[in-house]
Amino acid sequence: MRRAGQVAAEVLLMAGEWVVPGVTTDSIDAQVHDEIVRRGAYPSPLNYRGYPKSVCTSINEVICHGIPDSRALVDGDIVNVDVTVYLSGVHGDTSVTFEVGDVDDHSRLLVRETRTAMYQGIDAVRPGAPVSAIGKAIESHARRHRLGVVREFIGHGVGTEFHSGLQIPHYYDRSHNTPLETGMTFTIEPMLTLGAPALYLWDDQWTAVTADQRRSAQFEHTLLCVGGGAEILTRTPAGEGAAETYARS
Ligand code: EYF
Ligand code: CO
Repeated sequence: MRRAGQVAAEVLLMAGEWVVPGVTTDSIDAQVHDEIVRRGAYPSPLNYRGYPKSVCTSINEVICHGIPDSRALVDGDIVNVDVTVYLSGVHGDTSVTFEVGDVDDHSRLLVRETRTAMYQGIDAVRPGAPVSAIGKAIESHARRHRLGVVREFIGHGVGTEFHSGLQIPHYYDRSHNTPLETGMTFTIEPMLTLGAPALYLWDDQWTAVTADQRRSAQFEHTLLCVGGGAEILTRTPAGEGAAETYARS
């Protein structure tokens, strides 16, 4: 799991360099695919439940599962790149929302506070704490910044399966009272919105977008629950949050 997480993080870090105005999400998909395969891994999303590409690229009002296509990124966009790799029988899953060139103040706040909300959730991980402690921390941070929390898509157990049975809501739900245990591996991947978190799916049945067309951002890490809290398995080799803070014009 550490090696799979490392590969996913390395490829995501590279993707941050390809996110510039004029680049199509199809070309990001092709490069992500090549870099994953070059490392002896397989892009987990490809053909997963029929998904047609190797990566998800979700732009502006797209909440998640955006399918790469011929649309070129433009100055002012925000784009989430969600990379999952399958290596030696296990998956590593991570995503970052990148800013493309010069982004408006509201979007910058959305991106910054979504990243912080993810870390608040990670900080809530400790053996014995209920799963609901994660969503409680994330939702309370989002509320403080008047951001919406998407409820339809949640964090998940990850390991030999891309999505195992464990569910990690990003909102508070006291019925999710399963205690976290050392050795558990799962993602935390909050999707926060500038407006209401209500969504619908495009006709492609994959792309989830905000109903009010306002922007959404997402960050994701794969975690291992350990004695002291959470070990981040998808941390980049360059150190704390290198991919997450990466933005260029
Ligand atoms: C409506 C899929 C998409 N599911 C989850 C399949 O965990 C993920 N990212 O962090 C994740 C990535 C992908 C994914 C890529 C494709 N799918 C299944 C069901 C519904 C759906 O979209
Ligand atoms: Co995930």
